Amino acid sequence: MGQLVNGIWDPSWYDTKSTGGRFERTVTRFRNWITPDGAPGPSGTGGFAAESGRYHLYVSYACPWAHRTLIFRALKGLAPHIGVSVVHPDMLADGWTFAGDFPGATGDRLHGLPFLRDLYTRAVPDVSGRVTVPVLWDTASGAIVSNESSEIIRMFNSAFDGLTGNTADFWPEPLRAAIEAVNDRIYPGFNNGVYRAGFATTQDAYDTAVQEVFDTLDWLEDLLTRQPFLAGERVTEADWRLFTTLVRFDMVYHLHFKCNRRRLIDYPALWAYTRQLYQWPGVAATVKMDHIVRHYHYSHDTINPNRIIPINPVLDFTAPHGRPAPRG
Ligand SMILES: N[C@@H](CCC(=O)N[C@@H](CS)C(=O)NCC(=O)O)C(=O)O
Repeated sequence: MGQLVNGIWDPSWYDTKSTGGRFERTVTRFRNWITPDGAPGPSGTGGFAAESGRYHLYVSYACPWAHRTLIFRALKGLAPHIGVSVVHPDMLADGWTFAGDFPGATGDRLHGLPFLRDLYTRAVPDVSGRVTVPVLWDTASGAIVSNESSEIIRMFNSAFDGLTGNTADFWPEPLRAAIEAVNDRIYPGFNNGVYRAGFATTQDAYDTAVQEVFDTLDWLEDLLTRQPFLAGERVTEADWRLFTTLVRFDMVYHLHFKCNRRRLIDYPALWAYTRQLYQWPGVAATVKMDHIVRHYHYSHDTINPNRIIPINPVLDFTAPHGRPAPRG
């Protein structure tokens, strides 16, 4: 993987030398918001009104951040309104590509571009920074609305409700403080924690990160033994953000990122909760384990230089979960 520097592709791997072996995720660049009437959102500029067929989502099925946006697209009935292009799972010297030789990789459905980086430079020719998924693209202005998944899911949660009539709310006002509190713990300790463990290039950086991963899992196991969902009785954004890391845990993070003190299936509440979310209407179809397994093991050649794809356990996400039915 590499990055763009003033519009030119630099194919270097993450630099962890300047950060004592620690992996530090860079800040996302495009932060505009789709709103019902095109008024500006909490950041960026306005002009992105919710309209059917206007926006397009670029994802990798492997990526946990992009996965959140696919889940919200499904839960909020947005599939007829927002198209999707899926990159190839192999992310090598050219970064994410639109090669079509993997089942489910669609190519760039809008422009037929070869590489995701070409989409970034199409929007901003001299752009600098990492070329990441997800990308929410505006076909009307040829701009990137956002490449920040945590914000794309909040747009999807409500901006199109007038169009879809789907008012399911995963960011309900009374629970916002509780949701933010769990997000603030789960993002560094778990969602990004597994990456900090996996991409660490010193023992110290790894030790710190992996300890946080399992401290977070212990805390979550206890919480989900006492209550159905992270913010209480209702499923919220916080649960979907957690789910995309949980569903990858035993298949990739356990081995590939060396998060191997325990497996997900060793935590009874968390494992049942993961199955419950997997079985939620519309969600299973967003989980593409072939892309997930292939991407991590094949793309990260600093971790797995021979690109051997491991045999992996067989997990039954469809087994009965036995957890209480959701409210609200
Ligand atoms: N803050 C972004 C992070 C997205 C992200 O890091 N995506 C990864 C894939 S899982 C990526 O595209 N990485 C390519 C790179 O860093 O060069 C979000 O949540 O949307």
